[in-house]
Amino acid sequence: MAAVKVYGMPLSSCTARVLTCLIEKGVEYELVTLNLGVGEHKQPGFLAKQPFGQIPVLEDGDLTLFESRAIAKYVAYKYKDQGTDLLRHENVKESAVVVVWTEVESQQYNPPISTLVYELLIKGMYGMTTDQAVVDAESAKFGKVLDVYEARLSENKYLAGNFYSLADQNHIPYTYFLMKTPAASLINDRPHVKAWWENISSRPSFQKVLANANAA
Ligand code: GSH
Repeated sequence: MAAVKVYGMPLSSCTARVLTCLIEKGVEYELVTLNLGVGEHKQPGFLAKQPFGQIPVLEDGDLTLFESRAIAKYVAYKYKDQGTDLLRHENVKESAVVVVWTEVESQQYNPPISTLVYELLIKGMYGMTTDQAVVDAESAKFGKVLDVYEARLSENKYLAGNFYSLADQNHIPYTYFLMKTPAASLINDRPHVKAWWENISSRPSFQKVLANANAA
């Protein structure tokens, strides 16, 4: 049995962020799939692990963690000597720039993209109606963020420099879902962002997350 256990759903964006990181680092894990439809994440047993009742959770021995970005950072740090070096831990300047762009993902990129995915994809799955005013406002915000990315990626192959890092990787799950919506044009209309997206999403780690989810 794998030492690391992840509680989540194979294709939920935050679970996929953690699984992509584990695979990229070559860490064996066991995925315990929760059924959110029947509220398994709100049961006392799970709330004892995650007091906000959200997935994912990672257990590693006696350590229990939640918040997908914090989990991914822990995995990248604990296993820094195997797999892809996602933190550039041997270079203080490079690792600082990785932190900057992981923060940019969380503070600038995630708010508009997660709202767009909710409006354009998730609501439809639950029979709710897209609010076009919200889509228009968030598309405008996201477009401005992507203009900064376009400039950055015209000078560097990846966000933190000319190396793949946790900063790039954390973007993958939500962007994957956005690309299934009409808002994909926001990515496709920016050539450097589009090339970056095609590059990072084709990595074997994320492709394996998708294949495992389809097989589940
Ligand atoms: N910031 C958290 C993280 O990155 O782990 C967000 C976790 C989150 O929103 N999880 C969603 C969830 O559990 C699934 S992607 N939703 C059910 C709920 O909030 O009740």
